Amino acid sequence: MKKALIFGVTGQDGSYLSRLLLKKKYIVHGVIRRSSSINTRRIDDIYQEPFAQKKNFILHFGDVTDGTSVNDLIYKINPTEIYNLAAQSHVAVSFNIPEYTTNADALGALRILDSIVKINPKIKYYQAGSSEMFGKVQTFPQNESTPFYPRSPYAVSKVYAHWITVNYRESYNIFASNGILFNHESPLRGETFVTKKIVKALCRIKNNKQKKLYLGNIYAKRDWGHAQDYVLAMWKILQYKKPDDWVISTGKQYSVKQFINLVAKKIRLKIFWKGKGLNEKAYSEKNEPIVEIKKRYFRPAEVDNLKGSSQKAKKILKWKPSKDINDLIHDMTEYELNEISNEK
Ligand code: NAP
Ligand code: G4F
Repeated sequence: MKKALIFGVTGQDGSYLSRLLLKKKYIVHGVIRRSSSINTRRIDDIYQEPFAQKKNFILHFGDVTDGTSVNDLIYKINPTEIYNLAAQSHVAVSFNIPEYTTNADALGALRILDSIVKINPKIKYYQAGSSEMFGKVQTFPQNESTPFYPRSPYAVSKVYAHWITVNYRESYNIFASNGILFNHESPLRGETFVTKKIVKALCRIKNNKQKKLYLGNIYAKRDWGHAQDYVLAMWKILQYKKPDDWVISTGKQYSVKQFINLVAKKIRLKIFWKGKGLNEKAYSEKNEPIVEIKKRYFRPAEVDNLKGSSQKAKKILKWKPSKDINDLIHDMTEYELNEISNEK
């Protein structure tokens, strides 16, 4: 029976990946951080699933900034596969807490890799890399050969984690792979990422629960996929016969503004745009401004334009996304509208 150890189990991807692996009959060990408020919201309902029990979904306290806990967990569990999803994953916040972000996102990967080499070099390792590493993009679309040009402390840390994974693979002959995943979203996405922020706010505005949504740069373009598809890619990456680096993306790109328009259309909220720059606003049918631009949501350095090419994963791993942007918006709006109706 395969044993997986997931660092970052309480996050969006950790939740979907746990469900996937449990369905595949893995024993799943997840690492949670001590927190003064409950941080297991995304995984609590896993125990209600027919495929999950206390004995095959096991949680442990730990932290990737604490080498002793990382080493201890890997030694005690001795898993078949480790998925390192743990990160301070908010790009804007990484400008506020660059040192912590580097400790968790860069050195966290090093701590796990080093424990693998010392404890059991047969353990397979997945590193959660990011399209943010391409940053100020050098080729279009971006694939495994595109040079990195990171634009935030978060992205610089992920570049370190990428290369230390390659270095440990080449130096110690371990099975360590990098996924370079483009943005992926879901109903479980963190509330301060732009898609969730937009979907939640527009659904609440539609139901008279909120008046306005404030955003930053609405002209940034992203390649948005569905987290459920992307965790399948993570698993496939570790099942391939050799360790390698893989771009995972949809190959389609939308601006934040286009995303707003698609969500508004989906929930039948009529909006129209007027103005330019910081004065650009979206208005409701009643001519009330409902989306406004605020300088505080702009980043010191922006990533303007991401679009991936995952031809390699398609050809070799036989992975391709099953859900497009409309399916994603369907899932996210359904979830949010349901949350609102439960409030009533
Ligand atoms: P997320 O929702 O922010 O989840 C991050 C997880 O890491 C949470 O479980 C968090 O715990 C945990 N964590 C944070 N700091 C930690 C620490 N010091 N020690 C142990 N655990 C820690 O992120 P996600 O969207 O699921 O993404 C998963 C991974 O993929 C991240 O590494 C992210 O950077 C990367 N990634 C994400 C995307 C995307 O579009 N979603 C794209 C490319 C790469 P708490 O719940 O306690 O905060
Ligand atoms: O949703 P975002 O915060 O995601 P971002 O920065 O692309 O990062 C996410 O995807 C990466 C993969 O490429 C992951 F590695 C990373 O962990 C994270 O999951 O912002 C998307 C875009 C940005 O250009 C941002 O400037 O939306 C723009 N934006 C405009 N207004 C906003 C806002 N972003 C946020 N979070 N909040 C705003 O109000």
